[in-house]
Amino acid sequence: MDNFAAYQATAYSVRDRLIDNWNSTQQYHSSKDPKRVYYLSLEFLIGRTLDNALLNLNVKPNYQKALTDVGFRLEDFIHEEVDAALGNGGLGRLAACFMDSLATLDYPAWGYGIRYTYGIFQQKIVDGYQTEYPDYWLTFGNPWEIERLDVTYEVNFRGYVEKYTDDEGVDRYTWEGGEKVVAVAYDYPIPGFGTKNCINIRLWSSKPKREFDFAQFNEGNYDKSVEEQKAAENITSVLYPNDNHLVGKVLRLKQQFFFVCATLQDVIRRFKKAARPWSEFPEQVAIQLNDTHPTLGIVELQRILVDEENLSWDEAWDIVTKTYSYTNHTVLPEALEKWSVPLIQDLLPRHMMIIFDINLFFLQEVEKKFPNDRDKLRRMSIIQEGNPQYVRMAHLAAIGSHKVNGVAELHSELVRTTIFSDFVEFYGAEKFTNVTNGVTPRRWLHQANPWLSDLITQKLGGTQWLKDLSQLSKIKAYATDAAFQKAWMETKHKNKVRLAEYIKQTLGISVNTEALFDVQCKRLHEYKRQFMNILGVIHRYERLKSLSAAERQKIVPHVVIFSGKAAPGYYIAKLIIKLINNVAEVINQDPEISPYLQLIFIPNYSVSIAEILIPASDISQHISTAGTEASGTSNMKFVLNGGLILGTVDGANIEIGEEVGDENIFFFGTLTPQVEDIRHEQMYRSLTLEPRLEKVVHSIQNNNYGDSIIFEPLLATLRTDYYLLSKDFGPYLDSMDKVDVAFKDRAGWAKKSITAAASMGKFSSDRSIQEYALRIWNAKPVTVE
Ligand code: F55
Repeated sequence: MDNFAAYQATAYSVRDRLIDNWNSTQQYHSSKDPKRVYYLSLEFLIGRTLDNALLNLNVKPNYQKALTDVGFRLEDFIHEEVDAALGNGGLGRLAACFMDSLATLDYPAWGYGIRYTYGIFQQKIVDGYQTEYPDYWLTFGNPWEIERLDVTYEVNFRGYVEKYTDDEGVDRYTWEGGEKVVAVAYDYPIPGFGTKNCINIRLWSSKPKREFDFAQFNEGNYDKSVEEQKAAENITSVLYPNDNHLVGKVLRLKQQFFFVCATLQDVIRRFKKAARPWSEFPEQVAIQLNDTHPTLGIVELQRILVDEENLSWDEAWDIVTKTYSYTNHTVLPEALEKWSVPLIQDLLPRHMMIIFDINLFFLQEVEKKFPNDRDKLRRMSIIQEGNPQYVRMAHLAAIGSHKVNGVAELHSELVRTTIFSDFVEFYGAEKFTNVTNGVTPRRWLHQANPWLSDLITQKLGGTQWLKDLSQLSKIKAYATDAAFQKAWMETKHKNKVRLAEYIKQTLGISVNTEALFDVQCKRLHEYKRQFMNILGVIHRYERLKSLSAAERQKIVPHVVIFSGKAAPGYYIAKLIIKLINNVAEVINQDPEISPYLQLIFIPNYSVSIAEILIPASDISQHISTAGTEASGTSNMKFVLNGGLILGTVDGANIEIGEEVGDENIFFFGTLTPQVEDIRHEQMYRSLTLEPRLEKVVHSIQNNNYGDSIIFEPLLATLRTDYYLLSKDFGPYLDSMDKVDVAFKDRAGWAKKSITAAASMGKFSSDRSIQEYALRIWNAKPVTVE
């Protein structure tokens, strides 16, 4: 039996255990019929399941023993599993962490999403450039899903709307005709840690209503006979690979409606099992929208209640708004979803009518409260005027929900004061709240970093801390204990060796595991400023070159690691990847400098690579222009694993700083309130670059890192410098120098690392989920017996 067969055999055995717990959970929930929480997300970035399931079910030692008895080692084949990569980045991974917490905290919750046939593309680096390959992750079947051919719903597109008058003389509408496809459910059991509760992520796959058009086939139209079938299957074939940038493609809108339509039918079927009046729907059902992507669910529920269940508009709207709540993940204008009115009209004619009505009634209320303010009406309207008109999904989501939340304190404040300021005035501030993100300590510490997890468990005398992360603070008492510091830093070193082995295997480069590991891994985006980081690396390289051999000895050696994907159509982001790889080529082949500086780009960043990368870092960079990164969640994972942050005063960095203390985080850069002023200033005078930056740019232009002509468009971004690289470059370099000074003091560093990690209790996704349950969903845990 080869490793893959061993993996499959083990996976199918674990799957059986999952299904047992999952069945008892569903049965128990059916009998108690508590309020359910539904987390609607176009993305679930789960990663691998085997190790996580073994740990959460608490059967890993048993399996290890059983496998040893038959001559196998789990470590040898656990990496055979392919990632479930049905997400872009932070938003999709947050959904996955939330499912782990919902299960662990015993909530009767469901995740709903799409079972993409192709997940996020695979990235290869060819000649320094990103190239994309399809992620067909289902080649060898998938032990972690249960196909539910018994759970299917029809989804309709296009067609026409018919008007009639009901018995009471009220105008009513029906949506008729159209193109019908079928949604088939695939269930993914999600086990809680240390509980029997095992919840479900239900992902929909599209298939044709008729497998095959025989009429066409018999007439010899072979192509036509499969056309309809292909079109139906296309809906769920591929995840759109854009993060924080919208592309208004029809297929994407189809995905969104397909998914919410099937989901609502499923939710309503469950609600109708008990004979309750519709007015009790919001007491039984809470629906959380993960960004605006599932916002059509608001319109679809209104349509079902009014058109199919014959409720009055107002009764229906009251139910809808009490049911939904919406999480905003960005204030960047280019990321806010807008769909053109003609597009929606064509695909979903009845929904477009309902959106216009929602808008009309809403604007009437605004007009009542703020009479004669035309500009306010224009700003607040769901419809952006123009040719064509657009539907602003964030407005629709906010109007159709009872709560809107941002994902970190600063971000929620920006949500209140920028994109939704008029809405705060209209609804009052209570509707707009904050729930700071979190990450699951089960995957991101216990699973990814077993050495550190064991050390903590030893010190705390048990694993209770994994269900109550605030208990980590007890570790602070040992922050200056020499023996504990030694054990702590030994785990870090082991993780650096593990990463070095991975780098050796994949890239053939041997890195110095005694060096400071400096990591920036995240989606490539101008606002995240990987460009500033690589410019800083060039500066460091050229400074090292100018030093004598003796002087170099005094410098802290760095291994700088980048990883991350660029959206395939994002030209500038792809150029940044090319620049990183060109610079790596120069530095790594310079034997004078390699002992002091190495530069690695790890291809195809994924959840599984993050699990190796994060535990190995000494410093990680979270250096977005202030006010642009809503939260960040990898920042939390790094600190939880004993890494320190070099970061800007942005997103959740700020709250991490509050918890760990100023001496345990390296902050630099412009603050949010100054960003706009500086942009304004920069517009009115031609920008002179920070001198050290200027030098680096010249060096690139002198072809020191390959033919500079290809980098012209990238360098040109520094002329307007929207993301303030030049402004922040000096403070960034200075801050990096402070890191080096701190790193030289080994005991001092260990103290920082321990204290920071021990301060991370707040950033468990368990805390986030408890806040949602209490302040937004009004949902209670149910202990499965
Ligand atoms: C994906 C698709 C579209 Cl159309 C738009 C955005 C995305 C996406 O991936 N967004 C995303 O990942 N946002 C991130 O969400 C995280 C979780 O809240 C935040 O931590 C992070 O700051 C934010 O950028």
